[in-house]
Amino acid sequence: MALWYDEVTDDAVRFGLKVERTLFMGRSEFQTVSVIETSAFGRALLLDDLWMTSERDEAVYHELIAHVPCTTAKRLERVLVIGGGDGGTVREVLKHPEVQHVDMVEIDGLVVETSKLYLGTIGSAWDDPRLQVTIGDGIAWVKRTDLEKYDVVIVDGSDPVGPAVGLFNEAFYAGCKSMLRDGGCFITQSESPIMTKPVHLEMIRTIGKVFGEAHPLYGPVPLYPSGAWSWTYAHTGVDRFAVDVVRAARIEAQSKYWNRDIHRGAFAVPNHIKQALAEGAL
Ligand code: SPD
Repeated sequence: MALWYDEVTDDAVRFGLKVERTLFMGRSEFQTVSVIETSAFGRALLLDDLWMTSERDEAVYHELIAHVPCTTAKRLERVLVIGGGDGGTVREVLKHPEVQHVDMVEIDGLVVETSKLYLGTIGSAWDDPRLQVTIGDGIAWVKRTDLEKYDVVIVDGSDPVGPAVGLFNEAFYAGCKSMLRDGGCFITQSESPIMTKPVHLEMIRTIGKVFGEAHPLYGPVPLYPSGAWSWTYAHTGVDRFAVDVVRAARIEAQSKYWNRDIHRGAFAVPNHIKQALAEGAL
């Protein structure tokens, strides 16, 4: 008998993958952590039984969350990644040779340990000497006043339940903004514009309140509810479309998904989102 795992959303929708074998199941003080080998998507990571990333579709997510801010920030020397325990986001950030230092602050050490053991194709830059991994609380990190500021702040968290819930509020976004140099950029994953539209809209509004403006961008991540996914970008004084051509050309030569056309097109906002934002609807 075939074994399948389904992520169920709102007791109404499910996305399932056929399981070849379970590679790891464990529990940290924060959540359950599992890695399964699937027939169609390769190895996949789940946190609290929610799909987080898979070998097959991770490039869309990680390239967008990394290269949209990293090609538009005025300078690109210091980067902060909050979350991102599978290593995919820092892998992409570290493809930019201008980057001198990356702080990755992940709350759950078990996610990092498990990813290093089982998801080596996703987290392939753990040994880069520019990377400093801290197992700790990203919310506390952005309250610190003793740190040199960053050019890019990336929030690669999970969904707004469990340990990631504090990554979805005004105080946290204000902390992220306070960490940026002039000309710096911020981006966070911002859930599904279809399946979790109220959360998505609220994030755009709250980030806009903190930064003055907020720009959602969209892309396909089949592993996530509805497959339609979003990120929200904000900045401290740059143009989101003005990519640095040297950085962009270098990344285009090695990326699976991101390029300058995708970058521009990803910022196109669907009418139902524009209307909801204009009307103040959820
Ligand atoms: N519904 C899943 C949302 C997950 C967002 N973060 C994924 C982590 C990939 N590095």
